[in-house]
Amino acid sequence: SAIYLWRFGSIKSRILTVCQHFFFISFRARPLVQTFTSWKAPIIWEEMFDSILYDQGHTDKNSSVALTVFAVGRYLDAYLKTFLTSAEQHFMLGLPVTYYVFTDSPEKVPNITLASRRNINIVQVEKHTRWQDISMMRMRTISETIESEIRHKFHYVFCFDVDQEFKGRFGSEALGDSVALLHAHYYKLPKAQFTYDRNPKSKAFMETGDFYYHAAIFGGLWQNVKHLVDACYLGIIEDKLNNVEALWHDESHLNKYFWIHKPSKLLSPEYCWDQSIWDKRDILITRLVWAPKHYETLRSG
Ligand code: 2GW
Ligand code: MN
Repeated sequence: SAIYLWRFGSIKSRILTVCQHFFFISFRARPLVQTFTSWKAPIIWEEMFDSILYDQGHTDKNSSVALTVFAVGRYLDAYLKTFLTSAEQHFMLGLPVTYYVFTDSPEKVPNITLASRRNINIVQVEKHTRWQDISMMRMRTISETIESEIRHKFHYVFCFDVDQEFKGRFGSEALGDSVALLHAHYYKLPKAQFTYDRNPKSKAFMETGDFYYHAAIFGGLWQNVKHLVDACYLGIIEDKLNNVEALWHDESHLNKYFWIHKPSKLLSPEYCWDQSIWDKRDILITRLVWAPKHYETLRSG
């Protein structure tokens, strides 16, 4: 990771980043939430960073971002338009962004007006019959797309669930070498309640971990995301050969991966909030929220 920083950053922007971290960590650290992991990765909360400095740093570095999102079957009509239009209002504004939309019906992708230096690529994928496979097989498709396209054009890749809506700035402060998201339901709970896969027969099996990460958002430099999706996909395939399936599918494998390969940056649940959670005291801003689920209609048939 030090090597990537060296390649992408000017000396000025590196010094700026260090000063910025020092200032905000020393004087502005929030009292009630955890702002660093035991391995010293920052956990990004509102008021801990200066968005202008981050944006300037990434503009200087010419950072570019690919966003992957899957809208297969009924999830296209249900969620994609809101996801994309809200991303245009809040996601990495000012940086070049390309959306990679994976769907089984490309002709149904809504026509969205995009700001300059922002593009959309629609990629057709098959519709797996089991929804668990729709979710898990994303790992393989993302890997293939990084290999064939993203690696040649972008520094960063961020992978999103589609059933969510941007509500506030989701900016360059979220970019990092390897980025994981704290799950809104678990960030305050004791580890014993984390829903890791507990079946020793699964490759996702783990007894303990650091945090419970939410697979709805992960990202980083493409090299690291490639490594992540390949590892998760391998685990998923090996489980299939052994006739087991991890408790929370790809999310279980993601949690196993981030236990072994610590992320360099964590996003607080401000970056993916469930509005039905009652205790909002730590949440100073909602940058992205879960869209309402309609399980009966979406998961049947
Ligand atoms: C998924 C479940 C049940 C029925 C349909 C689908 C489905 C998902 C679908 O029909 N079409 C589709 O495109 N998807 C994609 O998979 C879509 O991008 C969606 O956001 C993603 C994950 O499915 P989702 O959002 O219903 O799962 P959640 O919100 O319960 O997500 C967590 O757990 C999942 C594993 O069970 C994943 O790890 C996900 O990343 C987690 O956020
Ligand atoms: Mn979801």
